[in-house]
Amino acid sequence: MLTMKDIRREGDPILEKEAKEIDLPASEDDKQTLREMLEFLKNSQDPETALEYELRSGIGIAAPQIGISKRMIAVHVSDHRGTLYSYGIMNPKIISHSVEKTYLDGGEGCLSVDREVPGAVPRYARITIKGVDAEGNPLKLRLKGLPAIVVQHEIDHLDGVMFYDRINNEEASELSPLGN
Ligand code: K2U
Ligand code: NI
Repeated sequence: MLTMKDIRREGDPILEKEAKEIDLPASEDDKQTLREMLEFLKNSQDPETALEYELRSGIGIAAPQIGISKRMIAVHVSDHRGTLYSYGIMNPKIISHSVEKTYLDGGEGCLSVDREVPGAVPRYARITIKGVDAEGNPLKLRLKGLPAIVVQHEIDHLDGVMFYDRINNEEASELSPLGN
Protein backbone atom coordinates (compact mmCIF):
# COMPACT_ATOMS: atom_id res chain seq x y z
CA MET A 1 0.00 0.00 0.00
CA LEU A 2 1.10 3.57 -0.63
CA THR A 3 2.14 5.63 2.39
CA MET A 4 3.51 9.16 2.90
CA LYS A 5 7.07 7.90 2.24
CA ASP A 6 5.99 7.37 -1.39
CA ILE A 7 4.86 10.98 -1.75
CA ARG A 8 7.32 13.28 -3.60
CA ARG A 9 7.61 16.69 -1.90
CA GLU A 10 7.90 20.17 -3.44
CA GLY A 11 11.34 20.75 -4.92
CA ASP A 12 11.30 17.31 -6.52
CA PRO A 13 11.70 17.98 -10.28
CA ILE A 14 9.06 15.35 -11.16
CA LEU A 15 6.42 17.75 -9.77
CA GLU A 16 7.45 20.40 -12.31
CA LYS A 17 7.40 18.16 -15.40
CA GLU A 18 4.64 17.62 -17.94
CA ALA A 19 3.50 14.01 -17.39
CA LYS A 20 3.20 11.66 -20.36
CA GLU A 21 -0.07 10.33 -21.79
CA ILE A 22 -0.87 6.73 -20.92
CA ASP A 23 -0.62 4.42 -23.94
CA LEU A 24 -4.01 2.77 -24.37
CA PRO A 25 -5.12 0.08 -23.81
CA ALA A 26 -3.53 0.60 -20.43
CA SER A 27 -1.03 -1.95 -19.13
CA GLU A 28 -1.80 -4.01 -16.07
CA ASP A 29 0.96 -2.03 -14.31
CA ASP A 30 -0.74 1.32 -15.00
CA LYS A 31 -4.14 -0.05 -13.94
CA GLN A 32 -2.62 -1.39 -10.71
CA THR A 33 -0.93 1.93 -9.99
CA LEU A 34 -4.25 3.74 -10.42
CA ARG A 35 -6.01 1.29 -8.12
CA GLU A 36 -3.30 1.88 -5.46
CA MET A 37 -3.72 5.65 -5.78
CA LEU A 38 -7.46 5.35 -5.13
CA GLU A 39 -6.81 2.94 -2.23
CA PHE A 40 -4.39 5.49 -0.72
CA LEU A 41 -7.12 8.14 -0.69
CA LYS A 42 -9.64 5.77 0.91
CA ASN A 43 -7.05 4.72 3.53
CA SER A 44 -6.13 8.34 4.19
CA GLN A 45 -9.78 9.13 4.95
CA ASP A 46 -10.26 6.14 7.28
CA PRO A 47 -9.40 7.40 10.79
CA GLU A 48 -7.94 4.08 12.05
CA THR A 49 -5.88 3.36 8.92
CA ALA A 50 -4.72 6.97 8.64
CA LEU A 51 -3.60 6.90 12.28
CA GLU A 52 -1.89 3.50 12.02
CA TYR A 53 0.05 4.41 8.85
CA GLU A 54 0.39 8.15 9.61
CA LEU A 55 -1.37 9.14 6.38
CA ARG A 56 -2.31 12.77 5.65
CA SER A 57 -5.94 12.97 4.56
CA GLY A 58 -6.22 13.43 0.81
CA ILE A 59 -9.21 13.87 -1.50
CA GLY A 60 -7.09 13.67 -4.64
CA ILE A 61 -3.70 12.48 -5.86
CA ALA A 62 -1.79 12.57 -9.15
CA ALA A 63 0.75 9.99 -10.37
CA PRO A 64 3.71 12.41 -10.38
CA GLN A 65 3.20 12.75 -6.62
CA ILE A 66 4.20 9.09 -6.27
CA GLY A 67 7.11 9.46 -8.67
CA ILE A 68 5.34 8.33 -11.84
CA SER A 69 5.32 10.98 -14.58
CA LYS A 70 2.20 9.64 -16.31
CA ARG A 71 -1.23 11.26 -16.81
CA MET A 72 -3.20 9.46 -14.10
CA ILE A 73 -5.20 10.98 -11.23
CA ALA A 74 -7.46 9.63 -8.50
CA VAL A 75 -10.16 11.49 -6.58
CA HIS A 76 -12.23 10.32 -3.62
CA VAL A 77 -14.38 13.26 -2.54
CA SER A 78 -17.99 14.05 -1.68
CA ASP A 79 -19.86 17.13 -2.87
CA HIS A 80 -22.01 19.34 -0.62
CA ARG A 81 -24.98 16.97 -1.08
CA GLY A 82 -22.82 14.05 0.13
CA THR A 83 -22.56 12.47 -3.34
CA LEU A 84 -19.27 10.54 -3.47
CA TYR A 85 -17.03 10.95 -6.51
CA SER A 86 -14.52 8.11 -6.41
CA TYR A 87 -12.57 7.70 -9.61
CA GLY A 88 -9.21 6.71 -11.04
CA ILE A 89 -8.80 8.51 -14.36
CA MET A 90 -6.20 8.03 -17.09
CA ASN A 91 -5.47 10.85 -19.55
CA PRO A 92 -7.98 13.24 -17.94
CA LYS A 93 -8.79 16.27 -20.10
CA ILE A 94 -11.02 19.26 -19.42
CA ILE A 95 -13.16 19.45 -22.58
CA SER A 96 -15.32 22.39 -21.47
CA HIS A 97 -15.68 24.69 -18.49
CA SER A 98 -17.80 27.53 -17.14
CA VAL A 99 -16.74 31.13 -17.56
CA GLU A 100 -17.61 31.48 -13.88
CA LYS A 101 -14.80 30.79 -11.45
CA THR A 102 -14.80 30.05 -7.73
CA TYR A 103 -12.24 29.25 -5.08
CA LEU A 104 -12.00 27.09 -1.96
CA ASP A 105 -12.63 29.30 1.04
CA GLY A 106 -9.57 28.92 3.27
CA GLY A 107 -7.29 28.09 0.37
CA GLU A 108 -5.84 24.80 -0.85
CA GLY A 109 -3.31 22.33 0.48
CA CYS A 110 -1.26 19.59 -1.14
CA LEU A 111 0.12 16.20 -0.06
CA SER A 112 3.42 17.28 -1.61
CA VAL A 113 3.61 20.58 0.30
CA ASP A 114 4.46 20.29 3.99
CA ARG A 115 3.58 23.86 4.84
CA GLU A 116 0.61 26.20 4.90
CA VAL A 117 0.48 28.45 1.84
CA PRO A 118 -2.37 30.92 2.40
CA GLY A 119 -4.23 32.44 -0.53
CA ALA A 120 -7.21 31.93 -2.82
CA VAL A 121 -6.81 29.69 -5.89
CA PRO A 122 -9.32 30.68 -8.61
CA ARG A 123 -10.72 27.59 -10.36
CA TYR A 124 -13.47 27.03 -12.95
CA ALA A 125 -16.78 26.60 -11.09
CA ARG A 126 -17.97 23.84 -13.47
CA ILE A 127 -15.98 21.52 -15.75
CA THR A 128 -16.63 18.63 -18.11
CA ILE A 129 -13.79 16.12 -18.31
CA LYS A 130 -13.09 13.08 -20.46
CA GLY A 131 -10.74 10.23 -19.68
CA VAL A 132 -10.41 6.48 -19.20
CA ASP A 133 -11.14 4.72 -15.90
CA ALA A 134 -8.98 2.06 -14.18
CA GLU A 135 -10.81 -0.73 -16.05
CA GLY A 136 -10.13 0.94 -19.39
CA ASN A 137 -13.66 2.29 -19.92
CA PRO A 138 -14.18 5.76 -21.41
CA LEU A 139 -15.31 8.31 -18.85
CA LYS A 140 -17.09 11.66 -19.19
CA LEU A 141 -17.89 13.63 -16.04
CA ARG A 142 -19.63 16.95 -15.45
CA LEU A 143 -18.39 18.36 -12.14
CA LYS A 144 -19.01 21.36 -9.92
CA GLY A 145 -18.19 22.27 -6.35
CA LEU A 146 -15.36 20.54 -4.48
CA PRO A 147 -15.11 17.62 -6.96
CA ALA A 148 -14.48 20.15 -9.76
CA ILE A 149 -11.82 21.93 -7.69
CA VAL A 150 -10.04 18.69 -6.77
CA VAL A 151 -9.92 17.48 -10.38
CA GLN A 152 -8.47 20.83 -11.53
CA HIS A 153 -5.85 20.63 -8.73
CA GLU A 154 -4.89 17.10 -9.83
CA ILE A 155 -4.78 17.84 -13.57
CA ASP A 156 -2.50 20.78 -12.70
CA HIS A 157 -0.09 18.25 -11.15
CA LEU A 158 0.08 16.48 -14.54
CA ASP A 159 1.19 19.80 -16.07
CA GLY A 160 3.76 20.57 -13.38
CA VAL A 161 1.58 23.29 -11.83
CA MET A 162 1.30 23.59 -8.03
CA PHE A 163 -1.70 25.22 -6.37
CA TYR A 164 0.40 28.13 -5.10
CA ASP A 165 1.37 28.96 -8.70
CA ARG A 166 -2.28 29.97 -9.13
CA ILE A 167 -2.88 31.96 -5.92
CA ASN A 168 -4.53 35.25 -6.89
CA ASN A 169 -6.34 37.03 -4.09
CA GLU A 170 -7.16 40.03 -6.31
CA GLU A 171 -8.98 37.89 -8.88
CA ALA A 172 -10.66 35.88 -6.09
CA SER A 173 -11.99 39.06 -4.46
CA GLU A 174 -14.40 39.35 -7.44
CA LEU A 175 -15.58 35.71 -7.11
CA SER A 176 -18.01 33.82 -4.84
CA PRO A 177 -16.13 31.32 -2.65
CA LEU A 178 -17.05 27.66 -2.29
CA GLY A 179 -17.69 26.85 1.37
CA ASN A 180 -15.45 24.06 2.71
O1 K2U B 1 -3.07 16.77 -4.80
C1 K2U B 1 -2.95 16.69 -3.58
O2 K2U B 1 -1.92 16.98 -3.01
C2 K2U B 1 -4.16 16.34 -2.73
C3 K2U B 1 -4.78 17.61 -2.28
C4 K2U B 1 -6.01 17.77 -3.05
C5 K2U B 1 -6.67 19.11 -2.94
C6 K2U B 1 -7.60 19.44 -3.88
C7 K2U B 1 -8.26 20.65 -3.83
C8 K2U B 1 -8.01 21.56 -2.84
C9 K2U B 1 -7.07 21.24 -1.90
C10 K2U B 1 -6.36 20.03 -1.95
C11 K2U B 1 -4.94 17.53 -0.74
O3 K2U B 1 -4.13 16.65 -0.13
S1 K2U B 1 -6.44 17.01 -0.20
C12 K2U B 1 -6.45 17.62 1.44
C13 K2U B 1 -7.76 18.29 1.62
C14 K2U B 1 -8.77 17.58 2.22
C15 K2U B 1 -10.02 18.17 2.32
C16 K2U B 1 -10.26 19.44 1.79
C17 K2U B 1 -9.23 20.14 1.17
C18 K2U B 1 -7.96 19.56 1.09
NI1 NI C 1 -1.53 18.58 -4.69
